Amino acid sequence: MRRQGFAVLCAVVLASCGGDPVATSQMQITTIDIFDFYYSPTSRTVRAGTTIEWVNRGPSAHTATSDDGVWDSGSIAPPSSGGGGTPPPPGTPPPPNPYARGLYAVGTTFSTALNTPGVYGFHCSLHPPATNPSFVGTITVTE
Ligand SMILES: [Cu+2]
Repeated sequence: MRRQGFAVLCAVVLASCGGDPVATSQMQITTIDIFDFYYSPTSRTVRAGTTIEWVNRGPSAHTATSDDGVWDSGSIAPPSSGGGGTPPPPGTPPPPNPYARGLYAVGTTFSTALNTPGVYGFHCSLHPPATNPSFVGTITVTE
């Protein structure tokens, strides 16, 4: 019951604030957008315990897969609308509130918390670096 309440709180925070990062007394969330075929931003530095959320903005299914097997999102579906808007070019700073800005369709998300400091590379297992060398990202987790 208590755990369910926390999950609901997280969902509300996620839906209403989105942005980057969202701080509450309970959790911190950082968002990385996925486009065809790059992550935006490509790198992030966060504090230990931060939840990383990948949002697929389509139009293709992608994954956020740890290079070292720490996590694997599995296939993250594109927006049901097929993806919308013109994606920003690679390297564009993330918008302050991707959920509210309405520029790009929001597809399926995947989240994982990173609690151990280190450098975590990730890629899309459906479009691997061997054929998409710029479709990679890095998360640096600090104390
Ligand atoms: Cu992909």
